[in-house]
Amino acid sequence: MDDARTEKDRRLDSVRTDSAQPLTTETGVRVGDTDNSLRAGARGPTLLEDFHAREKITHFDHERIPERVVHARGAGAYGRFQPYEGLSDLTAAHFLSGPDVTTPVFVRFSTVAGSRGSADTVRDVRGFAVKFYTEQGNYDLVGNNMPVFFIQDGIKFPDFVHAVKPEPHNEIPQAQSAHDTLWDFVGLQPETTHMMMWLMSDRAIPRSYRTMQGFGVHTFRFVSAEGRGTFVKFHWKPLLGTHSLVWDEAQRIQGKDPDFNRRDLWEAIERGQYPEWELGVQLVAEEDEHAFDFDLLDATKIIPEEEVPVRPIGKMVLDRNPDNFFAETEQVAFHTANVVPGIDFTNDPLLQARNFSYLDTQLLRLGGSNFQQIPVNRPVAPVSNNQRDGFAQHRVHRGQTSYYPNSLGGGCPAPADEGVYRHYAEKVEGGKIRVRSESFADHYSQATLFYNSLADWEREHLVAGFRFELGKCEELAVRQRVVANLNHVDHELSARVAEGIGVEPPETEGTPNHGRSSPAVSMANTAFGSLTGRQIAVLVADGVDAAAVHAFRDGLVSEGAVVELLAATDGAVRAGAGDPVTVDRAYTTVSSVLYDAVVVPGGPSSAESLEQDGVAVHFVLEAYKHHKAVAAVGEGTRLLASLPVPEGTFAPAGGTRTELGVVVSETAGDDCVAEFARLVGGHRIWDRPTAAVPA
Ligand code: HDE
Repeated sequence: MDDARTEKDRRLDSVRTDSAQPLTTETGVRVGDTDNSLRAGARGPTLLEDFHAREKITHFDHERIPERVVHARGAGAYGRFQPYEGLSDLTAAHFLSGPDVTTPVFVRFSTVAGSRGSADTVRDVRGFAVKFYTEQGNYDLVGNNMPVFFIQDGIKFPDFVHAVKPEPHNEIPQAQSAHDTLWDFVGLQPETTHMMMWLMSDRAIPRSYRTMQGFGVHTFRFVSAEGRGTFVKFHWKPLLGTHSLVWDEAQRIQGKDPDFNRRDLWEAIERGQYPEWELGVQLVAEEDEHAFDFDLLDATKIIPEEEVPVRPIGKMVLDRNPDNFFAETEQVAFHTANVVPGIDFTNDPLLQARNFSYLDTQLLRLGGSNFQQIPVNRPVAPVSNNQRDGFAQHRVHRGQTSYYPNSLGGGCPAPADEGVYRHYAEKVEGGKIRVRSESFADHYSQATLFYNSLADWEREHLVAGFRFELGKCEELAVRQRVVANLNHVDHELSARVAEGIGVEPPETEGTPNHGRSSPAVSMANTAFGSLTGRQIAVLVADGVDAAAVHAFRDGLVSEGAVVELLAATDGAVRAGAGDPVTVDRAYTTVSSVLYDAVVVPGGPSSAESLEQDGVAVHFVLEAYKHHKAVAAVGEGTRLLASLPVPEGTFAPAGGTRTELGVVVSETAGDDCVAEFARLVGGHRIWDRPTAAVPA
C-alpha cells in the first residue's frame, strides 16, 4: 500500500479547524476578555446582556451527548483496506474487486458494558467495528472480538443488556459481568452458554486491540453481479497474533492505566507501527445451507475453521489517529444495514434486529436525522436524494424540486441503472408465528467444542474465570443453576467450577462430552514471535552495567520493541563505567503490569539499591507472577532472590541459560538478548508455576 493520503482523509480537510488568533465568539466577533463577566460594578451582579459569557456557558452546558447504550467506551483510528485478489466471481462489491482498489476505513474498538469513562481492561467482549468508505457508498462491518453472541434473537437484547449493565437500584458494578443479574439471566437462558465460555476465557482480556481477532459473527451473503448468493462469515486476524492479559494483571491495569488499550493503539500508530489485520472469509454455497449440524442463521454458533477454512482476501492497516476524539470517534455512527452492492443480509434474527436498532440509536444519540452528514460519517461516494431539512441540516440544497418524479428539476435525482444495490432475491414464505426454529435448539455442543479445543493453560484460566465471576454472585441458587448448565458442556468443568464457589458439584454427567475440537479457536495456535510494540522495562540504579543496558535496548528496539529505563526517580543514573544513563520514567509512576517483560542488568551497586527498594523487587515479582519474560544479568539476579523457587534456580552459571522463562547470564551478550527476545515473542510463559508467588 502506498503512503498517499486516502480520499477520506483529503475530504476531511474542509472541516479541519486549528486554533487561531484572535479569540472570537461563534459569530466571529472578537473577544477581548474571557475571564471576567460583564457586571454592574466590580462587585455587582452579572448582566444578562453579556452575550459572550452566556454563549460560552450555554455551549458548555450542551457539550455532552448520550453515550452509546452499549459499547460506550471505545477508541478509533483511520486506515485503509486492500484486497489480495479480485472476488468479482462472488460479490459485486467494488472494494473487493481487486488489489488495485484501496478503500479508506475508520475502525472503532470498544468494550460493551462499561460507560464512557470506564477502564479498558475489564472482562468483556470487545467491539470491532469497521466503516469502509467505498466508492459505492459506506459499508459497515460491525463485529466483535468473539465469533458468537449471547442470544439468538434480537428481541432478547434489552434483557441481556439490562442484566449485564450495573444493577438498576445502586448502579453497581461498573463495567463488570461478575454480578448477580448477569448470571441470573445466563443460568435461565442456556443459549448464552457458548458465548459465556468465550467471555470467561482470556479472549475477554486482550493484551491490545492490535492483538485481537475480529468476527462479523453473523452469516452474511455475498451476491455476485449476476445475483448469485454465497453465504459468508467474516474474520479479522491480527498479524501480530491474538494475545491476552492475565486476569489479575488486567484488574490491576484498571487502576494503573485505565486507558491501557486506547493508549497502546494511539502510541503504536504515532510510532509508525501500524496495526494490521488480514480479512478472511468462510464461504458456504447456497445449496449447502443445511449441510451443518447447526443452523447458519444461529449467531451462537461458529462454522469450525477445520470444516470450512478461512480464505484470506485482503489486509487492513490502521495508519492515522483521529484529530479529535469527540468529532470522530464519538460521533462515528455504525449501522449493520450500511451495505454496498454485493453484500447482503441473511435471516439471522439477531442481525435483522440490529438492522433496525443501529439507525434508531443514532437518531437519538446524534440528535436527529442528519447524522450521516457529520464529517466522519460522510461517504466518499456522492450523495443525492430528496431527503431534506431536519435538525442541523448542513447541505444547502439548491433548486426548486425535492421530490420524485419531477420535470421541473430535470428529473433529478433519478434512479440509477448501473451499480445499484439489488437485494438478493431470496424466496421467503411462512405463516406469522412467534417461534424459534428447532434448528436453534442445541445450546451446548459448540460450548463443548470450545472447551475441548483449549490448551491446558487456557482451560485453567477459563475455570478460574468462572470461579471469580460466580464467586461474586451473592445468590447461591444462581451459582447452582450455572453449574447445572455447565454440566451439559463438560462434567469435569462443572465440577471444578462448583468446587471453587461452594456449591454442590453435579452428581452425574449431564450431556456427555462429544470429544470433538476445533484447534483454530485456541490462542495457543496463533502467530507468535513478533516484538512489535512490546513494552519492555529495564530497571536501573546508580552503578548500573551500562553495556548491558545498551545491549538489551539496541537489540530489542531493532526488533520493534519499546524499551523504557525505569529507576527510583526520573533523571539519570550513574553508570558503572562510561556516561550516565538517562532514565525514561520513575518506576513509582508506572507498574510492571504495564509492561510485557522486564530486564534487570547487573552492576553491583545498582543491583544492591534495587534489591533494597520494595517497589523494584515487587516489580520483578509481579512480572514473574504474570508469566512474563524476565532477564537478569550478573548481579541483577539478586532481585530474583525472593521468588519461591529452590535456592540457586536462577544463579548465573556461566553463559546464558533459561529457567522457567527467566534468562540468566553473566553478561548481556548477543545470545542472552536473542534468548530474551525469543521469550518475549512467545508472549507469556504459561507453564511457569506461579501460585506461590506473593505478588
Ligand atoms: Fe450492537 N449495538 N447490538 N452488537 N454493537 C450497538 O449502536 C444491538 C450485536 C456492536 O463502535 C449500538 O451505535 C442490538 C452483535 C458494536 O460505535 C446499538 C443487538 C454484535 C457496537 C446496538 C446487538 C454487536 C455496537 C449502541 C442484538 C457483534 C459499537 C450504539 C440484536 C457482531 C459500534 C450504537 C461503535 C453498538 C444494538 C448485537 C457489535 C444500540 C439490538 C451480535 C461493535 O444500536
